[in-house]
Amino acid sequence: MRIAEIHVFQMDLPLSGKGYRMSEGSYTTLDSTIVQVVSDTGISGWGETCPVGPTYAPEHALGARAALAELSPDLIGTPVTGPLGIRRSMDRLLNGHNYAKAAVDIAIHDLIGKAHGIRVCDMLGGAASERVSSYYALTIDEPDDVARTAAEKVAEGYPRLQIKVGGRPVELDIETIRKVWEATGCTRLSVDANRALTTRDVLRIGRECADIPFVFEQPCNTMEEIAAIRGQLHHGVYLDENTEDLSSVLRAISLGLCDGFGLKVTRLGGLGTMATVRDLCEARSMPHTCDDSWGGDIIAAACVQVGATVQPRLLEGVWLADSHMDVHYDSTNPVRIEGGHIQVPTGAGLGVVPDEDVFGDPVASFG
Ligand code: 0XW
Ligand code: MG
Repeated sequence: MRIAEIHVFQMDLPLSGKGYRMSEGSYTTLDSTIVQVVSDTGISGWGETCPVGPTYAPEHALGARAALAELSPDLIGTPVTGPLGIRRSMDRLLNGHNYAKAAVDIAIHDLIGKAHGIRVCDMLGGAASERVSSYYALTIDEPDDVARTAAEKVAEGYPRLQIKVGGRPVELDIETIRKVWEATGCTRLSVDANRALTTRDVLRIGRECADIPFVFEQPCNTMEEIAAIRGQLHHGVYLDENTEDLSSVLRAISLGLCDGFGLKVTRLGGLGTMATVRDLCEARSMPHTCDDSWGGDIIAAACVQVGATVQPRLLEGVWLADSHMDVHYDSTNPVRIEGGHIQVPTGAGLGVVPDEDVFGDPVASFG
């Protein structure tokens, strides 16, 4: 089986309600890139990559499509022996740009799964669970409003909450954390600054919320800032945006810079690397999420498929953009969060098949 065609689609994903606010930006629509890899046997595999705007990470939607245009012509005719071979072919064609290569990697996993009638979670080692937990990411807002939403989400069945902080006076963040804790009593809390806090403010939040059992997620911009204050903190620390590739994850683990991770499938380069990081985390008993920064049913299915293979005691949840938008590509088997949990799709490959014409015409075609 060889790669015969690659088609790239663009899709705007409108967010529901007021949109989504993190420390470094607010979003009302996100720009997703979808990849269809067609084999010479006529099977289609689907992949997706959707950066959260251009400032969340050094990734942006136009960059993804430019990298795919660079890679795709030379991938036509490549034998699909396995995802690893395709990843190595991509690395020979383009340095870096993991988040674009990830869309192809996900499509190849879907294609091979469909060709053999097996699910992606089985290709990645086998599902430990058929229903994975999610967590709810609370957008930045007035403390009382955040606390009200938090209570609703816990009542819905979410076992974990992520409180966004940063980009405003630290007093407001401290008030929000305390109000969420008082409104929910939820003991699985992450306080995610998305890189925005000074070490001074991280220490202050830690001191003034010493009684609240949360973990800090990506409190500062760099690993160096986090390393500088780690010994003074009593809360656990997870890295998210700093996990730019396998090497940075290895560095964080080996230097003892953190206690866990918020992981993104596309930032790491796809499902193969994500499974390697899962195994490194298991070797060191480090909890982690299986997320992506945004995207529709394709990326959601990829996150759930790998999330299902994580040892349940280490899974901090699979986050899906489903909780913040109403778009679905597969109207028969959409990937949805229900009661704070997600059912692992049962079909071969990713287990989702986009409706015909849902993406319109491709923005680029190769082969
Ligand atoms: C909550 N997320 C998984 C979704 C947003 O893109 C940001 C991200 C995070 O944890 O930073
Ligand atoms: Mg995060």
